[in-house]
Amino acid sequence: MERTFAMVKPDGVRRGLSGVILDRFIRKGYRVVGLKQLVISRELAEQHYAEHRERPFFGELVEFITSGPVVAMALEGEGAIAGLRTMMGATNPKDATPGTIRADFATTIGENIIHGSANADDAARELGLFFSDAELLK
Ligand code: 3AN
Repeated sequence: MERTFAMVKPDGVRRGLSGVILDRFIRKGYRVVGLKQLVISRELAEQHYAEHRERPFFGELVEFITSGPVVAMALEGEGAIAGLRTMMGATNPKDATPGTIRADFATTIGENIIHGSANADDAARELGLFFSDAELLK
């Protein structure tokens, strides 16, 4: 069993899509072990996106992710880390395969509606940034 972290970004929350996205994960068979809507602080955004600090779009990324509420999710299931990435689709919605979340709900790379942990190390780190142990189901 794996646990992974996913987040509906402010564009998705503003557009009222948190529910349909969560529904896809539930239908797939993942168990929702943590769920909350919050506005990310600048500090948390910079920690979350630390690997992108040197990228030219870092400032834009932090501005965007702190621009409104996000919905943070902790999901559990067999192969959940890679499985969720497959359901999200390519980073650039223009390249994403139809049927994936980014292909179906987004048009631009800067506002690509969802984040999901890329690997086991990121999943553990990101779950720890967004959820305390007490907030997660056993
Ligand atoms: P993913 O979210 O698919 O793991 P990353 O980790 O390469 O993709 O990028 C993190 C976030 O940074 C993306 N979700 C996207 O919103 C943003 N991003 C990536 N590349 C660009 C870019 N060239 N211009 C603007 N934003 C970008």
